[in-house]
Amino acid sequence: MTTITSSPHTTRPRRTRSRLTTLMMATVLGLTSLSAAAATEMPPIPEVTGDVVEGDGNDYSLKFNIGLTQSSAQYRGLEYFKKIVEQRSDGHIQVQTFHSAQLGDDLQSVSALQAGTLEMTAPSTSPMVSMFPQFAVFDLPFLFPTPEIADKVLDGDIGQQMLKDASTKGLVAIGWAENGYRQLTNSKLAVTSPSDLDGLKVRTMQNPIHLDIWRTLGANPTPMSFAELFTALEQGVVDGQENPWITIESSKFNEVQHYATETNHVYTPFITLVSERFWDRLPESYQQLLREAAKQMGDYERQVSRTLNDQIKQELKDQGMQITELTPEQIATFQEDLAPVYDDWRDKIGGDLIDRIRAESQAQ
Ligand code: KDG
Repeated sequence: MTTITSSPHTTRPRRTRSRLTTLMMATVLGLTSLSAAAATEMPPIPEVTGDVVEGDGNDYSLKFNIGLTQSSAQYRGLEYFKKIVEQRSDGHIQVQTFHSAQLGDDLQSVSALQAGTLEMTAPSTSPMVSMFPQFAVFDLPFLFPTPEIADKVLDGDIGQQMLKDASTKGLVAIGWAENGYRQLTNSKLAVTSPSDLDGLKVRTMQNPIHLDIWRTLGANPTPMSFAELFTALEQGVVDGQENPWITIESSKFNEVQHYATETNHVYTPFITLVSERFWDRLPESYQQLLREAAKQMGDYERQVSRTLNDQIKQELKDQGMQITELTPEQIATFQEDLAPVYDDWRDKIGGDLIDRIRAESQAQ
């Protein structure tokens, strides 16, 4: 019997080395694909355009808090906003950015702006419908068939008038950004028609139309703050939820939800808000700077959200999520079943506003 030398360089170690190498390579490969999947390639943050703005010689610091995570398109937008404001104020305005509801969820952040304890936030319009009923138009199902129509409405007379109307109650509304088209996910079954939703416990935003939508489809909806959603899904308090693909991935909902259905049932915007108490302390030149920065942030954030939408859907599939893409006939079934929601809310929201937005679709 040949004695096996203990030399690391003899065969056994090599064989061991090769198995070890294979193992390590597999691990590295696994990790890279994981890290590649985890760290979605975000479009680069643009250079700052525009001159340095003269202020009043005072320094200002502002805290900007959002509910979504650090790997969301929204937070990417905030990083661009910070870059613009700090550069164009020549450092006289310092921006601290917070994510994952570190300083409170949407409604808590809005209250903090009104109290003057927080300077900026950008909630979804949906939780704010009790404060600004006209925002409910964004919660009507299938009203914005394409992102281009959403842009025409947000950047057009309708959206700009809404910003003016929402600049009250201690708030100053200075811009729009994009949460996006919402998709249904759940842990129970592949949903292809409303009949599959029977009794499914679906979390919705704190919004009466979203509750109406899922009740009308036969599900059992529960309103809940976004900050509590992951734990509620993980513990099975609710079976499902609905959010854009980028939020599903950036909030890791796919780790606790196996099924998804591409419903695109509602388009949700973010509205950029400033505390009136802070706003009134700023010189006009800096107020104008924040408006310009909010516009550039919103445009860039929409670009990020749209650039990544399909890529992230594919990544979620690669990570094992079972995604159902509905046929036009199946989507039509959802649209038909949700027609009563328009009857319920037309008068409350204002038929004229709904018709003007529909006209934008026809004009397209
Ligand atoms: O802060 C995150 C929110 O804006 C939240 O509304 C996101 O779409 C959302 C949801 O489902 O709550």
